[in-house]
Amino acid sequence: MRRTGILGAAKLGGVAALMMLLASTAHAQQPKPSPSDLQQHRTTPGGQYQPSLDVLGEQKVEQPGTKPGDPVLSKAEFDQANQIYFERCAGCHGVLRKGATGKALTPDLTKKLGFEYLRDFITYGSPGGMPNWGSSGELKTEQVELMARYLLNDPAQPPEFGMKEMKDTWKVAVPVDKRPTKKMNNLDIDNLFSVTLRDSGEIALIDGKTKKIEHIIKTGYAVHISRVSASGRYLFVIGRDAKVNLIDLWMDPPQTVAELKVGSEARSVETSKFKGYEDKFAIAGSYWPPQFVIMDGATLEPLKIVGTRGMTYDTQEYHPEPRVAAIVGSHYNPEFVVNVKETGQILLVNYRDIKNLKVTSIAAERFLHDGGFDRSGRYFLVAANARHKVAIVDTKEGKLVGVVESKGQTPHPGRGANLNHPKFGPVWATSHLGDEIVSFIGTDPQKNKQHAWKVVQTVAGQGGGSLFIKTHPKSEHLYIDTPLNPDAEISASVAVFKIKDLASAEPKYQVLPIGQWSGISEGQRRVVQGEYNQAGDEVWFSVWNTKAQDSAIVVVDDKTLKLKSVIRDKRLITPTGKFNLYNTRKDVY
Ligand code: DHE
Repeated sequence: MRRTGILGAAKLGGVAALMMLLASTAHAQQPKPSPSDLQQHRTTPGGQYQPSLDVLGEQKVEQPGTKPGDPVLSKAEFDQANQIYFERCAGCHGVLRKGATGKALTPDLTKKLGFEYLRDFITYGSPGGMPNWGSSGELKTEQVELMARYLLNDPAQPPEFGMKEMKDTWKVAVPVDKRPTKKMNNLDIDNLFSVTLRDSGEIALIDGKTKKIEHIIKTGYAVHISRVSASGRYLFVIGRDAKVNLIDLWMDPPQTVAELKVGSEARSVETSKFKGYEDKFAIAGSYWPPQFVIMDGATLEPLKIVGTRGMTYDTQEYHPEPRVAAIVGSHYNPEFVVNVKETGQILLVNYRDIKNLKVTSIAAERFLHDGGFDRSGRYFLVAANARHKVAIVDTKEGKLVGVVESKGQTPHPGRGANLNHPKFGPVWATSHLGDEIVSFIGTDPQKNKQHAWKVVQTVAGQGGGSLFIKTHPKSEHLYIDTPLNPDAEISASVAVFKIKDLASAEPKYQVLPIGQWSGISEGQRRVVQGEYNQAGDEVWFSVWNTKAQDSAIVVVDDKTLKLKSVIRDKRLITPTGKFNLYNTRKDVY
């Protein structure tokens, strides 16, 4: 029962928020929700955008024993409930039901509430963000009841994934000594785009000039991001199923030369970029089990696995499953910057001596998700999204610079956008999932000290539901997508600000109707993630429909803001992220 449509995750906020409610003791006294409240029960874009552990959901997990008095679930019932839980609830409440962004749902708490209470909350949801799973028809009555019974039982414990399990999945298809010693193809590697074909489990390599799909390469399930080795030769791709593909771009055709599964669920991969360590190591972080692994950069041989279970940065309580979110490779030290979501710790993992591994643990903020460097490449800015904050790390000194309120709801920068603000000098920008705010944070402590690490300006974009913001050092424009906005027109278009207009009191944006430009009339046409070509004179946007519908990539001329070309091809199945290999390699954004 894998979801193949757009944002399977869109269903997730509900049970999650239900659980938040359930877990609060105060709540146990509240009256049960009534159907008349239902108009208030809407999922917000933030609520939609929760991890869906759908790979884990498909795994056979051992059923915990039933305690006397607990509802008995048959094996088939347990498997179904467990799958629903992992796919729709675990993103907020944790795989082990001990809480993440949502509260804990362990039986000591759920038993106090009882079957009927659980059933009614799952049915009707709450105005606090929990959708009405039952009355909306998303879950059938029998499924709602099943989930209520499931929650009264002990949580399931999915398997761990240690060195033995990893090594069992490790394949080197082409050993290093059988690989070419020079580039064997005519590809303009630096202007290639690696495009995520989310629901076909592939990436497309598209030429930046001709816009031709040069190659399609099989990857892991619902592939998430691509990253490029420092030399530009190797492409790393990670699937949600935690499978890493190492693709040699010098081969003709480029092909996977090694692969490794690093866990059951993962989202991030990166390579070593510090001088002297180019292409030497790679790292991948997992959602389950909570850990990261350092690998050999040329073969993916797993070298060192490090668990991220540990204490939250603030209350210093044990967290049993803190997921690994964004990872970047430092340019200033032989280090990976590893963001641990639930504990709020940013780990600087020094790869100089892997046996005697040094890890600096920086107390930042909980719910770290995505982020990128400032233009100097020295400072790393990461959204603590559920806390509406941005944490900043100085990768040269290995220290936290600060944590600032982003002044909007749920910042979601992708890697963010660096620009020279006409009033405030160098700034890094983020848009937000929860509202229309675009925030600019000063990033130049040398020449613009008074603005550094402060939100110096906020402007209003088209609306909430934004995921990615983009500009380029050569561009005069800043683009903000809104793929998760509930309004179809807003989700199918992007807002563009002229950077020089940011000096005015109320900067205005222009709307580009990317969905319409694609020529596709069916589907929701969510427009997602702008990405520049190497020259920085055009921006590519994905028009993201379901697997069964047509999707496209629309290329905009960055100077004129006019349509330049549309890439339509039957093979472009659910394109989402696009990674220009030069910009990704050099952290140009
Ligand atoms: Fe992503 C980056 C996690 C859903 C497209 N996404 C990231 C990163 C994380 C993450 C941790 C940062 C990686 C890094 O830099 O090392 N994403 C998650 C989720 O947990 C979430 C919310 C739900 C899930 O179950 O996966 C999620 N992401 C999505 C999508 O639905 C998107 C829009 C489409 C898709 O392909 O799945 C999506 N995420 C992206 C993209 C990036 C990304 C395109 C990289 C942006 C960049 O510019 O680097």
